[in-house]
Amino acid sequence: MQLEKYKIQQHNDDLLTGHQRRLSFAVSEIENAEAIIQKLVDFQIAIPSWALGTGGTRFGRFAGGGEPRSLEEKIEDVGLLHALNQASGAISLHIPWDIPKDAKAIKALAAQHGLKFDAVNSNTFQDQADQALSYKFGSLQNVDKGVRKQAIEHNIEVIKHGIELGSESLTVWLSDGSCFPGQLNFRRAYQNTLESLHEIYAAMPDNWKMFLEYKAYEPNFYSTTVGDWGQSYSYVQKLGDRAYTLVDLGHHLPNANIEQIVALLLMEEKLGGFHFNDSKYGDDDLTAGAMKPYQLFLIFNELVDGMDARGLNHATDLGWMIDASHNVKDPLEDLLQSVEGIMMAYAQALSVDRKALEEAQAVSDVVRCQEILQNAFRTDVRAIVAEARLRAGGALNPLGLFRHLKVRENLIAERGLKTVATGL
Ligand code: RM4
Ligand code: MN
Ligand code: MN
Repeated sequence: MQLEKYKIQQHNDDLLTGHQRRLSFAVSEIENAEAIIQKLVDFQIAIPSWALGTGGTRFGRFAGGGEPRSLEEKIEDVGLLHALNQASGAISLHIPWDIPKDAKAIKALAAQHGLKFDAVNSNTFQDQADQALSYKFGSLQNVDKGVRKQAIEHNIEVIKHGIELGSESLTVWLSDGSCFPGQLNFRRAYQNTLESLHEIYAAMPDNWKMFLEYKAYEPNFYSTTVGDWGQSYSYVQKLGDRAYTLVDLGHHLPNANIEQIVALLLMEEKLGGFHFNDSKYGDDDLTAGAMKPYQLFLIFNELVDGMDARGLNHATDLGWMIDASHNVKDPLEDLLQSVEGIMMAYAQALSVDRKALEEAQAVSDVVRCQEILQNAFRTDVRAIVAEARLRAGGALNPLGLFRHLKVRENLIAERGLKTVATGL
């Protein structure tokens, strides 16, 4: 389905008067509104190729209809999102769920939609039909050298696909670990993993980065070999300058102080990328900002503060991606909501009065510190976010337009009701 520019234009014209009223109020409330809008225009959040179909749980999956049946259709879906919000300008592929058979054609199609290829993701947490050896007892950590070799070669294959598409980073998430005490020698598992990662790192082109994602538990329930940020940090520090830790918001033990983790990783120059989602209990992969918007704001507050302290470019120096997908929402609507939630948290963090906060911190005025942060969080930035979208050529109300144009109904008519996208 194509989303013609004039339809977006018409939608924006209809909403313009109300938008301008809200915008002028927001601008009067927020001192640096203009600078924030500019930063928002530049900020892009990659969409993972596996989030475009309805996610399942281990109990079942309820496909929603009109799901993309191929990589081409996934790119079209991300193209639709990007046309609506002008903030989803990249796609992140999971190999082998989405192997680009004709890289040139795929790249050209993506370019038509204004999309780039973000990090490529390897998958050694599932066995594939044509695979010689099993990952049942881990991949890069495996006691069997043959299994490790197979997993290393898979990662190198993924890098090759990425090079063809113009990606510049590899995300490694391992489900490696153990389910029962005694099953694994922790030190050996670590050493095997490190050695394997070294080989993968060495196969990356010089301009590439490696992101090593950690996760506390699941699918292994006793130990995970890259289980937390400290463990990831310990690997990436040994691997080299272009190896970084990746933070997935859902991968911590309950109540972890993620904003502090982010602040310190940034300070240590080892924060590479982000997977946004939200959760109540574990790796729930719910819509970003749906459950704990204040936490998301606090995380962005540290990101902005830490990136500015090092003079980083917010839009390009870290990898930003959504990693969420679930059972009960239209995946495209869900992604529009996630992007909006992220943009709002970012805008609020940009509006924090940093000078005042520093002054209040310097005299340990705890009450004032809280006031400053909560004032930013409680300021309505929706019109500012909408204005950034408008200036970039997107829709004032992407979700409203998505429904008004009956995008899902159109996709079902095009693709059928019983389509199932590759992914989890
Ligand atoms: C994992 C992790 C990875 C993602 C897979 C599908 O829990 O978040 O980033 O690639 O799920
Ligand atoms: Mn993730
Ligand atoms: Mn996850």
